[in-house]
Amino acid sequence: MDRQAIEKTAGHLRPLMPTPPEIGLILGSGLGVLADEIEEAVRIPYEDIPGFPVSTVEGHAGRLVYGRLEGATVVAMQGRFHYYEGYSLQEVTFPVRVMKALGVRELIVTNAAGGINERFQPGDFMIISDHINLLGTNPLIGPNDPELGPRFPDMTEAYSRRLRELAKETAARLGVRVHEGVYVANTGPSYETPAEIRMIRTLGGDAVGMSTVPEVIVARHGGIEVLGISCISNMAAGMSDAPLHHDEVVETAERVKTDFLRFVKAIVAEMAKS
Ligand code: 6GU
Repeated sequence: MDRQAIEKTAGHLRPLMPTPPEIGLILGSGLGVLADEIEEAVRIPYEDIPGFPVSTVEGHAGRLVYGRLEGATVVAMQGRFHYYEGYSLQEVTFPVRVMKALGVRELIVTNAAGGINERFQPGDFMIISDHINLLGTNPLIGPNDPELGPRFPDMTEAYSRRLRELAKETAARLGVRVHEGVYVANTGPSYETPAEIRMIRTLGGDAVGMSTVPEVIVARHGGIEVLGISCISNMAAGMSDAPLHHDEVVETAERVKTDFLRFVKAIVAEMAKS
């Protein structure tokens, strides 16, 4: 990844951000409402950011929102870039590089995911404990710039134990139903077959989606501490009689919106204290 491109984009954004953002947020399908809660907001459409790709999928506003949330200075991606849209993983993860250059030290990554664990139900949240990368590629492939991070970054604690504990305590305090589990990334855009879901369950997956893993790999490469939260929007293929449809993903996100907002805002409030 080319440091000059990152610095060019960060240099464009810095004058728009009176104080450097400490916490980054990546908001998944139907979960972008959280960015509407940001105060003293500076909203920057991706198309106005030099070096940024442009978002294409419905339900994604496609802008960066900078401002204050629960006592923290944050920058949120309202809509993300997906590999299935045709972007390279370097493009998908470019905003994480920019966040790091702007000062972000902690990243909250959210997504809508299909439930694989039999104990899950649509509308539940899952704190991501770990991931399995089934994308068949990695955003760090290519020359490594040691200024950005190590050639062979450790992934032992990709998802911060400290932030996971903080999130679990917050969920308990708020009475929000959460699980902890392993997120599996597939490329999409087709959903999995029932046989693939059985395979992923055997492999140790609890939820499956089409995002998050590339951003987390790049965040960890850059030394950013990561918290991942999945919204279980539907059960995965073969687990119910219903065929899978993106509308259900968006509908569930809509239904759990208030809890999602309460939950993530309370986590940010705790992170701002520590
Ligand atoms: Cl079932 N699979 C994948 N790959 N992504 C999803 C999903 C399922 N449900 C929501 N997102």
